[in-house]
Amino acid sequence: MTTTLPLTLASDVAKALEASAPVVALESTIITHGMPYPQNVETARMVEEDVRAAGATPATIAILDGTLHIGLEDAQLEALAQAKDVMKVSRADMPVCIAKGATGATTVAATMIAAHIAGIGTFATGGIGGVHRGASETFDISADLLELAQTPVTVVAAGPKAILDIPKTLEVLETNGVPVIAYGQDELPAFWSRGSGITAPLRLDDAAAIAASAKMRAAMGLSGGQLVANPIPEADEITRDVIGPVVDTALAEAETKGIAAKDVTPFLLQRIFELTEGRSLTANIALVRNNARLAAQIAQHLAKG
Ligand code: PSU
Ligand code: MN
Repeated sequence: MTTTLPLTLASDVAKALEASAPVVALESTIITHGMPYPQNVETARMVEEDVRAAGATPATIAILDGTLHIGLEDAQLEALAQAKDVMKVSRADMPVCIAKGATGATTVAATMIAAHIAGIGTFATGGIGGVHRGASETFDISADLLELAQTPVTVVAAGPKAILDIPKTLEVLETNGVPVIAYGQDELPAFWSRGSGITAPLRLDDAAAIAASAKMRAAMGLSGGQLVANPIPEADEITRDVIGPVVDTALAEAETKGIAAKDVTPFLLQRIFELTEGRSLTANIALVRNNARLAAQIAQHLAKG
């Protein structure tokens, strides 16, 4: 018997794809491992609404009991947001999770794979994984970077998280031929902050130009996606001088406690949330919503063919 992928498309997503209407993929690790309950599910709902209000159909992606879901019903979203022990699924884990019938939240890498399978070319998230500080010792480099190199999806994020080694992250992306496009400014944004002190390799100022670049990649037969770095709205940003020392404290704690591999990013986000008394979460919510709106515009231009 041949193996087929258990795949369920939400009805509105199926309809939109059928009509070649704009669809924006959304990830689920940010729900299960990136934010506390109930803000995680509230944010997921708001982000879906933001995509709809901006003229596209949202498709939140997750693996539920071994089925890959493209678009979740509200009850499924709620259950996932409350569930304990959900797998954090990247490229390496995805087939194992599905084959054994488990439930898993998709990272940026796994969400890109799922989006591509479904025929969705645009994806909004908070921040991507990257090269961790101390990577020369730990070799901790997120699979998100290599996914961007091979899977043709435009990912809208607020830049690499400030917990990472940003210059090394840019080097790995450049080596792998991934365009890193700052939206509307020269400087690469760094998640909670609009600035990183580093000039982005590329800059584009409108959604149409970003979509045109994706189409040109396809026309040239180049594999891989694009990373759009969309700065957090000014009103919500935590400037570098404020978040920098907090990040350093959280990183030092992670090291003392021996936190490693997949646990590093969730641990740091949770500690930074505690150390900023929730301000990092407020910023995180604002930046994801902002990314969802831009992604919806890009999806509309991509849908124009
Ligand atoms: N963006 C957020 N919060 C998150 C993430 C992104 O605002 O929790 C998740 C994404 O799923 C991303 C993952 O793929 O963090 C990176 O994990 P790692 O560093 O272990 O590759
Ligand atoms: Mn890692």
